[in-house]
Order: sequence, then structure tokens, then C-alpha cells
Amino acid sequence: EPTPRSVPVIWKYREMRPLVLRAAELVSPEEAARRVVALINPGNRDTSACVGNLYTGIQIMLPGEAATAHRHASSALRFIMEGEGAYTVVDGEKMTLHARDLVLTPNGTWHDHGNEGTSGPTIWQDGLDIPLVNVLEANYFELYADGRQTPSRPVDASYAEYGGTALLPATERWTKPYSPLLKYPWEPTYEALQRLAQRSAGSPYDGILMEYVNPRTGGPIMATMGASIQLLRPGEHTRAHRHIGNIVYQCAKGRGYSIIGGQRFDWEEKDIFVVPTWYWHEHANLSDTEDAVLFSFNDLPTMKALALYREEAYVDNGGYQPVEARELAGVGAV
Ligand code: GTQ
Repeated sequence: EPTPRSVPVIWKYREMRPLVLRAAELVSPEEAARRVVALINPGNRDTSACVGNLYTGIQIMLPGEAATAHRHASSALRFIMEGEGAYTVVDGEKMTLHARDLVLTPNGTWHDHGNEGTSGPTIWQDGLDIPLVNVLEANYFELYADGRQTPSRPVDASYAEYGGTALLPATERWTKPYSPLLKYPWEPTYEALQRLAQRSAGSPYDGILMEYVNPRTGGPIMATMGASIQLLRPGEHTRAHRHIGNIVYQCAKGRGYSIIGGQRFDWEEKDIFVVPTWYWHEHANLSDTEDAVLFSFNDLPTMKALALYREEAYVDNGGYQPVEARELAGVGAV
């Protein structure tokens, strides 16, 4: 059986936030290029990974600060934790960042970040496949010659073209191996979750689970990493399952706990925790009145592309049974 070196772990936001603010006192974005507090899995300290071959870190951008543009073979995503006024520019498209938005920086795209606000720091979670691409010895890194990008497309252009509706621009020819939609704002995401919760029982293992997809293909947002958002109804406690693939969670709303490999981890907003591959896990919403929402990203597209994906449901007598058909039908959709 898979025996991951990574262990389940939770990083509490109230403990991370002062460290991230301290980082902003110690180094400037000019010195650091990327000023990030990286979360390292205690089971695998010699790799800059939070779980499996996934990397995560907390990046902070103070008002008036900006970091230069670069690109690399690694893919990146960001889930915004707090603050107003920051932006990221991806291949000439400037996107405004707001709490709980998901923004993509697919592999090979130029990206730089800044904060034009006046009200305080913007803090976000970065998710990258750096350890995977490094272990495959396929990475490169290139600095942008002109420092920062001059936007060549209107602000939030991909969201105007691809987001918010089930309509796609008919004339567009998109051939790149990642989603043409780069920003998935929070409000419509939460509305979609609530709408689905009204008409669906959801998954016994995940509650109301929705995947952020490439609107062109219906497949995952990027070739190596996927992302999901899930809602647990008041009082909901899911059944346990395990699968191949590592998951990095951030609590977007509410409070609850997850039992991972028999250990309980209590979470509240902005806490980050990981489920290593093949660990049994279940989730519970601790509120009887409010829903709880978990954002997550994962390496499932990698596992599925390599035909390694498997899933098992925990059975009450301590045994297990394979989960068939419906989930496995996803294989090949990458
Ligand atoms: O924002 O470009 O946390 O390149 C690590 C590597 C962030 C970024 C990280 C990166 C970035």
C-alpha cells in the first residue's frame, strides 16, 4: 500500500499571521522576489512541500509594494485570505484580488504581484507543483526582462469572457493546456454551492463538492493540479474514504474538524491542513446553524493522467470497499 512520508498537519492562521507580518518587516519584495512563508510537512523536511509533491505558502503584499515578473514550468494558484487592493498580472492580464477568490498562474505564464491599496496588507495562500516538477527535472525559471509587466489586456478580461455564465466565446480558439479562465471570484462560487445544496444530497464523503474547471473542457484547471470547493451543511459529518492523491485544504468559511488517519484536526477560517495520499479522512461541520466551506487544491490530475487513481470507502466494521464507476469515470477526462 502507499506509505506516504507526509503526515496530516494543520497550520492555524492565528499562529501563521504574525509570522507573515514579521516577514514583511524583515524583507522587501525587491530583496525576496517572492516573500512567502512556506509550510513544510514535518514528515518530509528535506523537501519544500506541504504534502506529497505539493507546495504551499503564505504570501503578503503591503500597500505600495510590488514584486517583479517571472515565469517557470511550475503551475501556481492563489486563494486570497484577506485584504483589498492587491492585484496579480498573468500574461498581460491584470486581475484584482479579493478575499476567497481563486486565481490561476498556469505553467509558463509571466506573473507579477502588487498592492495598490491603502488599507493594509493583502495575504494569500499560494499553491504550486514545484516539488513535482523538480522531481521530474522539468523545471525552468526565467526572469522578465522589463521588471514588471505592462498589462496588454483589460483588467479581469478572462472573467469577462469566460466567467459567470455557461456561455463561451464561440470564436475563441484556445489551445493551451490549462483553463483560459484565470479568476474564479468568491461570490458566484458560493452562490453555486448554495444552489446545488438546495437540490442535491451531495457526496456522502465530501458533502456538496464542486470542482473549479476549465470551461472549455470541463476538466481540471491545470494539467498537474485541480481545485475544489465544498460545503458542509449545518451539523453534517461525512463518511470516511481514502484515495490516491494529496489534498491541501483552506477553510473558507465556518468551523469544524476533520479526522485524518484517526487524528482530529479542528479548523476555522483561513486555517490550512493537508490530507496525504491514501489517508482515511472525514469532515464535520461543528455548527448547527451555519454552513462550513472548504477550499482545496490537489494533485489528482497528475494521478489520474498517470492512471494511478484509486478510491476506497471506509466500512463500519473497520474494513473497506472500492468505490466504483462514478468517481472512476473521471479518469481520462484530464
Ligand atoms: O507568486 O510567483 O509561493 O514563483 C513560490 C514560488 C509564489 C509566485 C511562491 C513562486 C510564487
